[in-house]
Formats: sequence, structure tokens, C-alpha cells
Amino acid sequence: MSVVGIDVGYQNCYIGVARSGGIETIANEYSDRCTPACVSLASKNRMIGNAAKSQMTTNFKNTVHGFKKFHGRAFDDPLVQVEKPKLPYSLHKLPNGNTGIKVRYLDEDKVFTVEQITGMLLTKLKETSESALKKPVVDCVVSVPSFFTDAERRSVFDATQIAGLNCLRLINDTTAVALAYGIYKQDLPTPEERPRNVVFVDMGHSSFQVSITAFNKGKLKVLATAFDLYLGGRNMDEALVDYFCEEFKNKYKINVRENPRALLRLHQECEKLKKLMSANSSDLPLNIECFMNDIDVSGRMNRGQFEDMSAQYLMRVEMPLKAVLEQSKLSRDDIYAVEIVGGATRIPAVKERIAKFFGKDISTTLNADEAVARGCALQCAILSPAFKVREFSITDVVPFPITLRWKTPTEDGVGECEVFSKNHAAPFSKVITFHKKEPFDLEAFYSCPQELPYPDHRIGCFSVQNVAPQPEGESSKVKVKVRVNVHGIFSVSSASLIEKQKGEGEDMQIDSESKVFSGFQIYEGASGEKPDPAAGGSKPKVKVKSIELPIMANNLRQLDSDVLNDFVEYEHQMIIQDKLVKEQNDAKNAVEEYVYDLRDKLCGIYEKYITEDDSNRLTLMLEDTENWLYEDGEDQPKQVYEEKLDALKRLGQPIQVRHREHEDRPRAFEELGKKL
Ligand code: ATP
Ligand code: K
Ligand code: MG
Repeated sequence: MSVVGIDVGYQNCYIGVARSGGIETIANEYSDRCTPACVSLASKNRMIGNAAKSQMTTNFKNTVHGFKKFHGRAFDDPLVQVEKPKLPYSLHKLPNGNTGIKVRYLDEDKVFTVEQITGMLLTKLKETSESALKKPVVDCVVSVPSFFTDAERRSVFDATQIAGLNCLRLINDTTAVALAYGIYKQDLPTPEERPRNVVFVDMGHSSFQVSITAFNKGKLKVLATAFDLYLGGRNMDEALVDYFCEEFKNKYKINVRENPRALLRLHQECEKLKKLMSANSSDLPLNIECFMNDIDVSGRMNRGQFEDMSAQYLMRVEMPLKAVLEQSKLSRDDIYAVEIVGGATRIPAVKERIAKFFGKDISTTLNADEAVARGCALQCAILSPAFKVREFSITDVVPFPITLRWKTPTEDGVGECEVFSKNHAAPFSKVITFHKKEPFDLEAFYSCPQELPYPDHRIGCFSVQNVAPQPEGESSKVKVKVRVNVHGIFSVSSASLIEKQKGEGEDMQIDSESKVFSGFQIYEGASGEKPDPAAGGSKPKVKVKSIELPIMANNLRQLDSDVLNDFVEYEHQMIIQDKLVKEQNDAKNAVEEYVYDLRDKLCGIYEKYITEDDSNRLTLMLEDTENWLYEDGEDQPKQVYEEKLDALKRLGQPIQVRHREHEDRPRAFEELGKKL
């Protein structure tokens, strides 16, 4: 069984794998460890990753990138509406209100969900892993931003299923980084000693994440997380693009914003310039040939100017740092190290701001691009029974507090309870006891809409079914388990009705519980096991029967399971289609190669082994085949090319044989001579 970790970035994806020698990241067929988060749809197939990125400026309407933030979001979501006008491809409102992506695929208009697009990307990453490991890949761990809410996490999880992956955990980016940092450290404090507190900062292309994590030997505990949803390398790119659009308007009288292709090219060049400025503080050129209306454009920029124009973004670096420190209740002196990762932390001004805030040098001991993927692979290794790895326990946090609400027969008609406070340990289960005579609904939502990076604070509604009163007409005791699981996803995971057995005495526990806890009580446990009620000691043991109750979950923006199954099936069909197109292309290329090769040899090494007439006839035939490849033979089934190749080989091979025999003869004589 293989052990794989995948960092699905807004711009860049990386794959970590566990091998006997340790964790490594693997390269794709372009020898690139980074696979762009890009999918391009075409009339016969799809291109994903590097191949898609190269289609970005030519097939821009059907080349999808920058879609990570659409996970779990409605089309009308303000975030989606802000992104929409900036995209070269179209968004579409799906019947269920979710965000759809509209493209031409197989010569038809198609709307894909974001789960399908990420599913395609994951298919590619799965294939890359499989060809590197030379075995099937199913189990994996995938990273998500720590600030992703329930709907966003469920959406990414669905994408892993569409790609045929078995996601053992959705792990938070900064937690994966913390694991990559901690697991190899030999000098962590013992569990009895004060923990080592490390700040992890990740600025990627689209967002900024910070965590403070406490380490002891064999374990890490996330203390707090903070973020800026909209702060990353792309903001800096946009600042540069704005500047050059303005400059080119004055200098060349061109409106770049009217030309999507030119705008994309300018984006790419500005990103390159931004990276160069990280290493170089002098004046740097930006040149693009044949940019628009056949005009070559050029401009200049230096780091000082760049920092001035990105001041509004640099200013925002401090806020999450401050927030995370406050939440952790630590002082700057309690911080052992500040570790930075993510491409955009290479910007000198970003580094300076972080160092200045913490009043210490920042560490770059982790690989800025690969740390998340490595952490994911480590987590997968820990979770996989097939792999032996050092024990390391990970306790993450619930980033946003969660409340449950239900109807009550009381005056105000509702009961409410915050089941998970902010930064509560996760994964975690709690058991809540209700006293009910009929089925009831539990509504889960995020308690603080104002701090939520998502416009809807609902999580879902969970209907506990089949609840009936006790035979004497009194309320039944219903134990409900609520859980934030390893993926950071909330659910009412089970419910059971506790039935008193006939002939037993009154259960006094029920009365006292309902008085003290006004109808519900919470048991807590990281393992999710409810404590044994009989273990309390003094109370008389009452014989009870527990009956599992069905729960109907209705989560916000959740895909229906039959829709998900259709997507799984459709992804499968698209994989087959891509494979067919690839085989067809390979067969066609083989014909073309044979034509060129044989033609070269006919006027070269084969010349002596064929009569002039035969050679002329064959050359003519090769020419015909070449023309055919560009005309009628442009798009034929694989077999047609294979037959064509066979026909050519039947003519070419006898010459090849005569040539080889002649070559081999002197060699055979030589051999014979040596022996004699
Ligand atoms: P996210 O974490 O937001 O989902 P991501 O994981 O795809 O995004 P990264 O790969 O960590 O993002 O970082 C990509 C960003 O880092 C891009 O904006 C890129 O231009 C920027 N970047 C990479 N190298 C440098 C550099 N040397 N100087 C400045 N910026 C850089
Ligand atoms: K990344
Ligand atoms: Mg990232």
C-alpha cells in the first residue's frame, strides 16, 4: 500500500510520498515537483497541470485555474462575485445555488462543479504518484487551509472521492507543516517539561495562515490559528499588473484590460518580475514582445517601488500574527522559533514584517514549497497500517466555535448550547443527553458569524428519528454524539435511545440530570467514547437497553450522494477518453516518426540495399503518407494508424534486414578471426 500526501494549493500542488528511506516529494512527467492547479478542457480531451498551464493564454476560456476558493461556496457568495470578473473563464449558477464552471468540452457546453475540477486535478496528481511509485495509489492525506469551514471541507473531501482516492485525513496546511517540523526533532522537551512553542507562517498565492503549535516529545498541539483570507502572492501580482496597465495605457495607448489574453500574459510576466525582485534590489526590466496590436511593450521596476505599491498588503501581515499570539495567551518570549513557508514569504518585505513583529530572526529550516506536502505524507504514514513510522500525536483546533440549537417546550421555545468553543481540541467527540418524546432536529451553526470567513453561519440540520416516549408516557433519554472528525468536519454522528428494562427501578439519574442540565448533559472525550455511566461509583446500577436511532443529515451546500456517484462515474469516463486520445496520438506519432526515419535512411545507410526504382516508389509512398497525416489522416482511430504503420514496415523491414545482415557479416568474420 502506498503512502501519499498532497498539497492542493491555489496555484501549486506538491506530492509527498513515504518510502523506506523517508519522505520525499516526487516529480511529474515534466520533471517538475510542482504541478500547477490548472485544468484545460478541449474538444477531444482534457489537459491537467503543466500541460493545462501552457494552454492558459491560448485556450483561456476553457482553462480553469484559481478555483480553490470556490469550494463549498454559493454562486451568489460575495467572494465568488468578487472573483468572477477577474476570471478568463465563466462561472455559472448551478440549480442548487452552488458555483459551476462553464467551459467547452468535447465540442459541447459543459458546466462542471468545483468538486469535479479539483477531482480532475487530483486524478492527475494520483496518476503522477502512481507512475513514480509504480503501484496503485488510493490512500492519501490532502491539505486544506486551516480556516476552511465545514462546507468547504466537505467539498474538498468530495473531490478526493471523485478522483477515486481514499482520503484518510484533510489536514490543515499549518498543521502539516508543524508535523514536518516536529517529527524529526530529537531535542523536544519531555511531556513533563514546558512545551516548545513554534509559530508557523504560510503565505501562499491566495491566502495567509499562521498557527502557534506547542511541541513535546512525540506530540504536537496546535494552540491557535489565524489568517487573512485574501492576502497572498497574487495580491502583489495584481498590484504590478495595475501599475503596468496604467503605464501602457499612457505609453502605448492600449487598454490591456480589454484583452483577456494580453492580461494573462501580463500577469505571468509580473509574477516573474516579482520573483526576480525578491533576489535583486536593482532596477529590473519587463519586456513583452507582440503584446497587443503587434506592439512590443517594455517597462521597469525596482524593489523599492514595488514595496511602495504593495504597502496596503504588507500592512496586513501583522494582524494575523497579533491575533494568533493573543489567542495563545503567550508572550513573544515564549516563542522558540518562527518558521516560514509558502512561496510569498520569499518576498523580503514580508519576511521583515514577520521578523519585526516577533522581534526575532525568522527560521527557514523547512522547504518553503514542499513542507505542506511532506507533512501530509507523514500524516498518511502515521495513519497507514502499512507503514512503520515514529509515534507522533497531533491535536488540532476547532477554528470557529460551534453551537447546537433545538426546539424546546419552554417559554422561549429554543434550547442552545455551544458544543465546541474556539480553539477546542480536535478531533473530538461529545455525548449530549436529551429528554424527548418525539423525533427532534438539531441545528448546528458557527457561533460567531462576524469572525467567520464565510457568509453563511449554518453548518447543517440533523434530524434524530424514531424517538418515542417511554411506555408510561414519560420522556425518553436520547444520547447524541456530536463530533469534529479528523477532517475538521462537524457532525451529529450517532444517537441512541436509552430504554429502561422492565422490572427495574426508577432511574434517578434521569431526574437529577434534567434538573441540573435543563434537559441535556455533555460528556467529553477525545476518543469519542462515552464514559460508562456505571463507573460513577455510588449510584445504583440500572439495567438499560440502548437502541441506535437513525439520523438524517442535511448539510449546507452538500452534494447529494447520487450526484456524487454520477461524478465519480463521469470522471472515470473522462479518464478513459483521455487515455484513448493519448493512445491515438501515440499511434499517429509512431507513423510520422517512421516516415521521417525511413526517408532519412533511404538516402543514407539503406541506399545500397534497395534498387533506385524501389527507392523512388517507396519515397513517393512516404510522401503520400505524410500528406495523408495532415489531411484525411489527421484524426483517425488508433487502429488505422497501426495498420498504416504495419503496411510501411512490411516495405521497410526487408531493406532493414538486408542492411543488418551486411553489417553483421564482417563482424561475424572478425569474431571468427579472434577465435582462430
Ligand atoms: P495557497 O497556499 O494560497 O493555496 P499555493 O500553495 O499555491 O497557494 P505557494 O506555492 O505557497 O502557493 O506560493 C505561490 C506564491 O508564491 C505565488 O504568488 C508566487 O509568485 C510566490 N513566489 C514564489 N517564489 C517567490 C519569490 N522568489 N519571490 C516572491 N514570490 C514568490
Ligand atoms: K503549495
Ligand atoms: Mg499553500
